[in-house]
Amino acid sequence: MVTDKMAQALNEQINAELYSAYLYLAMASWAGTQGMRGASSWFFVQAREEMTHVWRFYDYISSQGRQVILDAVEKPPADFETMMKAFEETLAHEQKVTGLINDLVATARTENDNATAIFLQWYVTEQVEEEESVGEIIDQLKLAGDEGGGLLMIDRELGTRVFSMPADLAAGA
Ligand code: OFO
Repeated sequence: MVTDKMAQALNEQINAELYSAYLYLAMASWAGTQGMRGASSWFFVQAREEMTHVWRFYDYISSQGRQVILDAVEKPPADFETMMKAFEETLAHEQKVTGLINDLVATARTENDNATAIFLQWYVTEQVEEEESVGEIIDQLKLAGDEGGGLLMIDRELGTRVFSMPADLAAGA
């Protein structure tokens, strides 16, 4: 069973993951209103993935005999100005989340909680992948341009991303 301190930290991360889903839902809708259907779809897939991050923490906290305590979720912005700015904000947000995951790992170590440290490794790997994929999109926007034909080409590419439910979560659904 996790300590009180660890349980509280894990619960706080659920709030951060819910905010991530909120932020990407806001970006998805904003991108849709800009005519960027591919980007809108990409952010929507991203929001759905964030919900799987919530469920993973939910399942783990529950498996430890702890209650999931939900808190109010901060309101996300509604206007992201340009596609480049939206993806830069996405990268900055993911870097912040990486810091939060690292803090959780540090807490697991100080609490001598090996099980939680192992559980968190999935998120450590996931954050590397997320930062890398968003960084690649920013590089493409820099190369092809944040407007006109270049942007439309990237938008089409972004629209090919599909959501797939992780098998372990689908099995528990
Ligand atoms: Fe974007 O990885 Fe969760 O928050």
